[in-house]
This record gives sequence, structure tokens and C-alpha cells, in this order.
Amino acid sequence: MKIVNSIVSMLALPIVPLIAASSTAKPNIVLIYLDDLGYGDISCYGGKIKTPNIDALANNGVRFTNGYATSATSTPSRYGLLTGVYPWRNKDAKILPGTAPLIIGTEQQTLPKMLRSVGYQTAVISKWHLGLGSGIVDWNKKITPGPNEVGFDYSCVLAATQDRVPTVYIENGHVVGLDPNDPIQVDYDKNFEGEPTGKLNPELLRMKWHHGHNSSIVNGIPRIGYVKGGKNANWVDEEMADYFLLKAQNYVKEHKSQPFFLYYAMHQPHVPRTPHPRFVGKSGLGPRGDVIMEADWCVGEFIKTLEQENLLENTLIVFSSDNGAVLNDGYYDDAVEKLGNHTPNGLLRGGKYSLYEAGCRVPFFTYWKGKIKPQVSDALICQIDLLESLAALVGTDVKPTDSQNLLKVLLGKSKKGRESLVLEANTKTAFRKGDWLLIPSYPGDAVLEEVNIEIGFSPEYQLYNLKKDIGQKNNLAIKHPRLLNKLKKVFYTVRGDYKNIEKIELK
Ligand code: NG6
Ligand code: CA
Repeated sequence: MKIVNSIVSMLALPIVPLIAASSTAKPNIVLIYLDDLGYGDISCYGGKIKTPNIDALANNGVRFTNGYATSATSTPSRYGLLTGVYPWRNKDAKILPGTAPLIIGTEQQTLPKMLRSVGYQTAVISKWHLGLGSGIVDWNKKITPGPNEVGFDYSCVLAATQDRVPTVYIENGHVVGLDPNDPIQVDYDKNFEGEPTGKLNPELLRMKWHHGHNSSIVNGIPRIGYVKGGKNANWVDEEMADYFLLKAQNYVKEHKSQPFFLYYAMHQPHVPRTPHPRFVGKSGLGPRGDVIMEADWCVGEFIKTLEQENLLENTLIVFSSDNGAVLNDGYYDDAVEKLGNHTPNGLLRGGKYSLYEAGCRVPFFTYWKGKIKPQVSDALICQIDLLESLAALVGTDVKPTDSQNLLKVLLGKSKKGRESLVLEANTKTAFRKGDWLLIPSYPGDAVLEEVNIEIGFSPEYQLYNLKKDIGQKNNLAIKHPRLLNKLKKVFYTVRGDYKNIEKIELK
């Protein structure tokens, strides 16, 4: 026994520094990604909702003022985030129904695959919304391909959104808690015979729909899409935050021996907003404010777990949102009525669905205890840049995409961000270069009536100086024709739109 002990202690000596060295090179990476959280929604970005746990990270990390999602809605932004490819290059990257097939190719390069190739364990917890299966899905069998086929070793997700069926958790391709005697069927075109709907059975509703959201009813909430069966597997909306938090905490505890990448894609504050009773009424702003406080609490509890497990110094945290804020996104939930003086999108124009700044410019910060110096950074950075930047962090490279290596910017060692960025909303694109933002001519309704948001469409070209005019009030296109043409040319080159380039004369 003594001999064994001394051999062990001899062996232990040189191993310790080796472990220390490799853990610096490959920190755990946690990506906390909210759904519809606007640029001005959290206190550290000027919001009136108290978010002390998120603020503590943002104020002690690099807080970006020019951080962008690639798109003003969920699916395209998530596609860009995970692949490094602009979503407008993929015609399927638009808001998906719950039955849509997977839109990331299983052979495609992804952020989790890149990290896995250098020894990371990878997980996605909560919202997926990138499609599942390759055609018609049988929800009663293993659902594949999905997150596990594009780089995640572990997945526990919602198929699409909280307002879309199926309203079940899917863990590694299997519906959680499904009773084989009550199979689940999903359809987005027609209802199943005899099943109530939000439209025909208002007496069954405890949350009323404003637009859309009038198909199947689950837990008294009308949803998008039709479902039959699988009752046992339905989630409890008010418990969703706790459910995913526990999954995230357990994942960390069970995978701390090797570096891990956790994509914690929280569902708040997307509709339907269903805070746990602990948070009801807490914000004074109605359920939308309450679920933001709930999300903040989850972040705090999750950070406590990292601390308890002694992992905080060795974990890079990236925080952002998939698109900007919307108030009434289809249910009567007092989001507009109880807003008070809170400005969910700060000073930015537009909102979710918009080519104006509030569509894609979102809260975005990094935190790494002891490694990152607290600062505010004005560098232009986009979520697609995580692929190249994190590859640089872990010492590998990736095939070229639209992603750029901004590792120094992410870690607060440089303020030299991107020179330009293409933004997307409703499959239309806009172009940011330096301080300038160009929106091409898009005839069509300027306001998306149902959500009351200006989406940026206009028959005129629009040109804004974001440094001087963050609220995009002064269209300078007519005043600066030469600059307008120059920007158009660069923009059409990036987009590969050569027909348009030929039309431009640079006088
Ligand atoms: C829209 C829904 C909206 C929301 C959005 C997706 C209607 C009328 N509106 O179609 O409520 O679910 O899709 O949001 O159905 S996202 O953040 O996931 O992109
Ligand atoms: Ca969203």
C-alpha cells in the first residue's frame, strides 16, 4: 500500500502543472442566450427592470454597446450563431414551425463541433428552433437528426418556441415523459378531429390571444399549431425556468472534469410569458417584466453553481439575445399597458422583426473572472464571430465563413471590431459599415401592424449615422449621394449581388 501511495504521489507531482496549463487554454465556455431580450431591457443597459445577477456579470466583464445578433428573429440568429454563416445565405433560415426539418446540415461546420474536435463536451439546454428530423417527424420515436447530430453531445430542448406545439421537452431526441399509450401527433395545417382550439373555445383559455396563437390549447394557453395526445409529456409553463436551470446546473456538476461548452438558450421573455408564482407581480411591469426577473434569478443561481464547483475562474461566459424586444407578440399580457417608463429597446428605433437597430442590436457581454478587465466596449461585434473567436481561444481553426476572429475584442484586449456587418429581418438585409447604416429600398408596409413595430421598409433608400443619430431619426441618403453609392457597392459585393453592382455609378 505504501509503495502504491508513493508511486501515486510521485506521479501526481508532474501532472498538476500539466492540468493547470491545459485548463487555461481550454476554459469552460457558457453561452447564455435569451429570447427577445431587448437592448434596453436589463438594468446595466439602462432598463428599469432590476437584473442584479446579470448586471454583476456585465459590469465586471466586457459590455458591448455595438453587439449584434445576425437577425431580428430567432431561427436565423441561432443559425448564424452556431454556424458562423450569415442566415440570408440559407433560404430555410426563417422563423420555423415546430414540425420543420433541421436546417443545419449534419456535415456542416458548427461551433459545438469545433469545440468537440479539441476535446470539449458540448450541450444545448432550452430553446432549439433550428428544426428537427429530415421530413415528417414521428414524435413517438427517436427524433433525429437534431442537436445531437450537429455537434451537441447532450441536448434537452423545446423543438421551436414556447408558443408553438409540441409543448414537450425533448432530451437527446426523445420526448420526455411520453406515455406510449397516448401517442403524440403534431400538425401545422389542420386540426385533429374533436380537439378544442383557441379560436373556437375561448371558454377554455386562461390567457387570451391577440393575433395568431389560436390553434391547440395546452395548459389553458392557445398555441401555434395543432397537437393531439402526449398529454403526460406536456411541460408546465410556469416550471420551465426551474426545469432548465436544474438541467444546466446538473450538467455542470456532472461534466466538470473535462472542459465543457454549454449553450444555455433561455426561453424568456418570449411569449407566452408565464413566470413562476415566485416572480408574479415582482417587476410591476406585468408578466414580461416578471419573466425577465425570473431569467435574472436563473442566471444568479447558475453562477452560484459554477462558484460552488470552483469553476468560475476557468469559465468564459458570453451573454446575448437572439433579437430585440417586442411587447405585444400575440397574447393579451399587459406588456404594453404596464410598461411605465421602461424602454425595452433603449433609444433604438424599431424592435423585434425590424431592420432598424432595435431588431438586431442586443445586450452582448463577456465575463471571465480574473481574466477580463471590466470595461464598456464600442467595438462592432456580431454573434457569428463566436465561431472564429472561440476557435482562436482554444487553439484551432475553422473553414472560412462569415465569422471573424475577434478574440481580443471579446476578451477586452482590443477595441478594433468588425468594419462592416450585414443585418437581416424578414429575409431583407441592411448594411452597417463603420458608423453608417444603409437600408436599401424595400417597398411595403413600414409598420408591422399586429406588433406595432416599424420594420424599416421604405421605398426610399435610408442612410443613418449611428454615432450621431442612434435613434435613426435623420435619413441622410439624399444629403450624401456619393457615400450612399459607395456603401451600396460594398454591400452588394458582400451579398454577391452583381447585377445591382453594375448599376451603380461612382461619380
Ligand atoms: C411569429 C409569432 C410570434 C413569435 C414569432 C417567433 C404569430 C402571429 N406570431 O410568427 O408570436 O412566436 O413568430 O419569434 O404567430 S422568435 O423569437 O422565435 O423568432
Ligand atoms: Ca427571439
